[in-house]
Amino acid sequence: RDGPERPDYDVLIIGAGLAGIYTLISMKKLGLRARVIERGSDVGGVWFWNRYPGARFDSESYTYMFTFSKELLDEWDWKEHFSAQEDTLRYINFIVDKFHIRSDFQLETEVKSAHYDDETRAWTLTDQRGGNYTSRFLVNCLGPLTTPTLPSIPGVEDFKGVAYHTSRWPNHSVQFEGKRVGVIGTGATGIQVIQEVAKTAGHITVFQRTANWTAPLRNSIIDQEEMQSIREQYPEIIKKCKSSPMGFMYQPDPRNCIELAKEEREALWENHYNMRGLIKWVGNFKDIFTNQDANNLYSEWMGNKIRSRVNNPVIAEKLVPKSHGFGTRRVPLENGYYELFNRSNVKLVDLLETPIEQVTENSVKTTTENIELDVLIYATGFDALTGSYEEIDYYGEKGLSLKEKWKDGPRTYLGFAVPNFPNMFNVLGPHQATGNIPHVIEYAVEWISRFMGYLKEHNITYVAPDDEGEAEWTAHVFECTKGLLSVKVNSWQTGYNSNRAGKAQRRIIRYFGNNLEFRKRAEAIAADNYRHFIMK
Ligand code: NA7
Repeated sequence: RDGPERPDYDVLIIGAGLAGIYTLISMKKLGLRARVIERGSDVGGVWFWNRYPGARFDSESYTYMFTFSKELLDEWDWKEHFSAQEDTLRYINFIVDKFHIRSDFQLETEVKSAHYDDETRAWTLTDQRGGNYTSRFLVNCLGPLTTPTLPSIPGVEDFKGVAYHTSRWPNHSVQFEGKRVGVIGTGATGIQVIQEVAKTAGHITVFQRTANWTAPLRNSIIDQEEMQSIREQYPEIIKKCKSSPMGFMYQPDPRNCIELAKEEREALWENHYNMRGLIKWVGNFKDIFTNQDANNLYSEWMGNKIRSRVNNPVIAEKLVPKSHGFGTRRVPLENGYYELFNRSNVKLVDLLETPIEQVTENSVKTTTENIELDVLIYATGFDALTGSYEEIDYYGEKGLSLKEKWKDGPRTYLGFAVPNFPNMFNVLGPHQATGNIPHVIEYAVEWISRFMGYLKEHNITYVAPDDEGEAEWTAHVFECTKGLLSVKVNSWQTGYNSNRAGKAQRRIIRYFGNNLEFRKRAEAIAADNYRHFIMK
């Protein structure tokens, strides 16, 4: 069909994060003319935008990376067990240079709309300057946590001091010496930024609404010798990640903690507490995720750890989460977070007791006090998973709008594709497996690339899933939520966002099944001649 209307590209990719980069490498390997469009001024995605002080991995660096290239594994040295944002961004740039793809990115270009043309079977993307780009295929690599949300508090725009959302941090360094700093939000980001800013700030006020469970990170430097030893273990580490449900190198403990003697379960917890990383979460007993009594046991044990680290029992009690059990939200990791509240220049404001009424030009006013600030940091999270799709006007066959189609929640086939949105694939979009993100991306991109190879080989210029496939997959996504404690808790993972109209309610936007189940299903569909995909 490639006649006079031949589009500019075979594949356009939106987003220059890890997903976009690996998609580009894979499409070029297939011999396709591909280009990435990115609104940022450089590559890196989440690691480009989230340059706030203290930003780093919560997963071991040598597990949270690409594994598709042996050369990449051989040539890149990690500096810390949990890589800091600057190093991760350097790693991403290293990949871009190594695969000689820098010229394939079109930066500072924000896609505003994407229209599918029934006649030409091609997509037309329009950017913020009105520029158009056409392509046969479109791969959305928008990222699950892309669209920041400021708190819906009166006066947010009025503050005259220095104010940033953590994911819109400037390129220049921000000074905190002697400053009165306020941080709103105590998720993974808030906890990281608070610890780093506390190193130099004159005074910090932490505005906490929901206390979060957080546990020791235990980061340390990796020297040459240790890196060598880690590299020798790469085959084993990668195998572990690829065979664990969430893609990390830890398997959940198959025992139910509720059936064990107190000493036995607490021995494992104490051991985990002293270890690095997310093992406290992903390597825990399996019943803490499904059995409230089991979860209560662990939450009580973890709560006592917090109490043992905070001198003032009233403050300690505010820091122990009461609204949800451990591990039912994404668990942030910390390094001396609780001890900060023993310092005289760190103040905790419990917004459940004294909510913020207003932000003024130089302060945050709660129901009981007016707290003057020089710097205000919004660590208030994102409109997760679907937010980034809503920023672009997607129109599929016969002008069907994606916003309209997803107004009651996303519906997809495998999370990869959507009926009536032909020649469009999503990497890490709603209803797609998640967990250890680089591994999840590798699988998704490799599945899509294999399919693209098949489409190319068969000269197919139209591909879209059918409604039956969508119905089956959506039913499976909902089925996977059964029995999980986490689906009853408000968090970005359950699509809850108090700052977005209509989103202050839980929605099933992510896939709660695991990676092994996801891959099994995706493989079976591919093996069955891409069941439920219409191809012309
Ligand atoms: P999160 O985890 O969504 O955390 C956002 C935080 O901001 C959380 O503590 C919220 O309290 C708080 N928040 C949001 N809006 C408000 C308002 N209006 N008032 C007061 N407090 C508010 O985002 P993060 O950036 O920390 O982490 C996102 C993910 O990035 C993380 O899970 C990792 O996967 C990496 P709430 O809990 O809603 O009461």
